[in-house]
Amino acid sequence: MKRFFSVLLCLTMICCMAGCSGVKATEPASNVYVIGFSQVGSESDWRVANTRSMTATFADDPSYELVMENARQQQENQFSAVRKFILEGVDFIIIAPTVEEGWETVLTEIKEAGIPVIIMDRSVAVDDENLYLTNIGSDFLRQGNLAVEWLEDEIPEDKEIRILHLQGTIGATAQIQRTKALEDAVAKHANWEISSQLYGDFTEAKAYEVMTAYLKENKDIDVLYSENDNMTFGAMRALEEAGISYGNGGQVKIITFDATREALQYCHDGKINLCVECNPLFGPRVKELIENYRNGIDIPKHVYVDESAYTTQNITQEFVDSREY
Ligand code: GYE
Repeated sequence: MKRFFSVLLCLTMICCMAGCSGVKATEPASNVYVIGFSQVGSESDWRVANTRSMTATFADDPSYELVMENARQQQENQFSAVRKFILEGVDFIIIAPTVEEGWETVLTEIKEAGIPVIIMDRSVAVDDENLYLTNIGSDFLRQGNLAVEWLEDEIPEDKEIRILHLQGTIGATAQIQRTKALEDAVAKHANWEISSQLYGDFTEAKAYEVMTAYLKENKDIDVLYSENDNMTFGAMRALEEAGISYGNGGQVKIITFDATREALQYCHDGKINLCVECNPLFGPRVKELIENYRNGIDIPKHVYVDESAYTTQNITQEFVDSREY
């Protein structure tokens, strides 16, 4: 009992001292930098690799905590996640926006809360660029142009071609720019025609569904321009079931975006003609940008990642096997 009272006395003294110096004894001072991350979803292998790159980068460093919210491809879910981050008083926010439009209000709320924000992967269409620090991601128009340049080399000027176009989430930068590159090229080439534009929402299941329905009525396709690998996989399954050949020497030439390991393997094996790369591994670069920001170093308004395109002719099995995603 005597011991109990002396312990109590000691505790009281510690509390008083802490009180005098303004330190709350019950709350340990935290120097962990908390980042709220609103991710699009888990619609594709690209996205899964991107999430892994982000979480692994920050998990390796105990001075950071990355709190990720998966929006399941719904912008509304992103708004709720961001508002939750603001209420929780995070130090930093990263948004991978589902679509470009509609961000003005919530970005203004973040700004008013004094929280810095990075836009990652896709972009936002806002008039005031000061609503975010920087936008890191791919040059999606360049990717689309790499695809059409390859097609220009493949197709003789006098050959009529019908292109089936599988589109990703409408309004997402990756969809807008990849579509723009194709539509601009079709407008330039009198012998190119888009036979149809099908909505695949960047997922394998949706692409398989729309392709299966389409192929019941139409089989006259020369090129498939598919805005991501997972939609391509769904389309390949539908083509197979419809008895339509594809790839090198087949009826349908396939162009795909992302160049994940699985797609590169198909490309190496001659099942996909062109894989345009879209690099998801930018966790380390995002961290570097945040660190530069924290150290008062200027960061550019737009940061692009390096990418190329692959055909059966320019990839080896070793390259496919070494692919990280
Ligand atoms: O191509 C696709 C993903 O925005 C770059 O989104 C990203 C795209 C990517 O679902 O696979």
